[in-house]
Amino acid sequence: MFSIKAVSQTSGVSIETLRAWERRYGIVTPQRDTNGRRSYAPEDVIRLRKLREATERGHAISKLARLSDDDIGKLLADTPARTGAVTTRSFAEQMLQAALDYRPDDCDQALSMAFALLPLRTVVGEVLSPVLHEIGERWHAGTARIAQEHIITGTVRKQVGAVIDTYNRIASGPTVVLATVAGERHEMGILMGALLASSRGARCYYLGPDVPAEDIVIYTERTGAAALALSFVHGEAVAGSVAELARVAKDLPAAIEIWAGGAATRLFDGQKLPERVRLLEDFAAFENQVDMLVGSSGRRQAS
Ligand code: B12
Repeated sequence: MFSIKAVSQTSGVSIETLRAWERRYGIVTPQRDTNGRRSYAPEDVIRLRKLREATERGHAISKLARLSDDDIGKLLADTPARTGAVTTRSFAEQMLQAALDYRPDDCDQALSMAFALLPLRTVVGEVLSPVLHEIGERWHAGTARIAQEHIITGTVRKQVGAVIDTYNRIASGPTVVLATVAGERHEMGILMGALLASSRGARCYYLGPDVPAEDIVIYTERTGAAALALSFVHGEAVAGSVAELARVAKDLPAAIEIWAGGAATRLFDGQKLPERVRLLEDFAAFENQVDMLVGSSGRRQAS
């Protein structure tokens, strides 16, 4: 049985809408637990999910409420889905609007729904990246307050951290440490990297932003990592960042791979990079690298 919060998160129907639909149309009839709280069956979640999809495709809830689950299924099969872009954009828009209106719970719920309903790669590329860019740009331009920016980054840190933890619990692959070097405070890109790598079987330890070279080396070695992924976004600090990267490359044991990604790596041309550093152009190249690492570790374990 599910609580109203869990039903809302997995069906994508907000708690307010769910209550209104129950009151007005009796679309599902939850049981009550011993404390009088609503308690829903798995079939209710499936029905609510279908109802949400059908309303998103333009059908009125007053009419849908009278239909059986099978009939709603047929209706969905007959009505073309709106494009993925519309749906994914709406999650990003909901998060942004909730932050701008100081509604942190709604921001949290929009992201939970995105995680529940969309593939992880889509959440990163089409929900998180645009919303983080947008709120960050507004903050830089002075049209959003720090508190509004923090609603989004706080929500992202919390939920992405929880998903990484969940994957880590079942991970059997090699360890990857993820961080940014001293002077680089932009951390959302590498956090997205940690999420993607953990979903591909690597155990991911997200160390955080702005970490001195010595600490990165100690942490990566002590955790027994097979690879270290670093992110570079702050283009104006490239010379300092490359010097930090060189320090890490000099002291980290040779068996540990070093990967570097992020927008500022495009400015690395002409900088003297340590040979062992592998530059990764985008998340697709990064995922490829993670797959190779996880694959080679699997082969070693099998032989
Ligand atoms: C939010 C933000 C901040 C926040 C960061 C908060 C945090 N906790 O991370 C704070 C307030 C700290 C900040 C500070 C500064 N910022 Co700022 N910031 C941004 C902003 C608006 C969004 C960054 C973000 O989170 N994006 C979302 C993530 C998901 O995307 P991303 O970081 O771009 O990463 C993408 C790629 O780079 C890549 N990627 C990133 N990491 C990795 C790693 C790997 C392995 C791979 C494969 C790929 C990859 O994939 C990601 C998805 O596409 C950008 C503008 C923008 N539109 O990007 C400016 C921006 C990056 N900042 C900028 C500047 C100038 C600064 C400051 C110097 C401002 C100041 N005067 O103080 C300081 C510098 C701080 C420092 N020392 O690092 C400039 C950089 C300009 C340049 N030429 O480099 C930008 C571009 C703004 C601008 N338009 O001028 N900033």
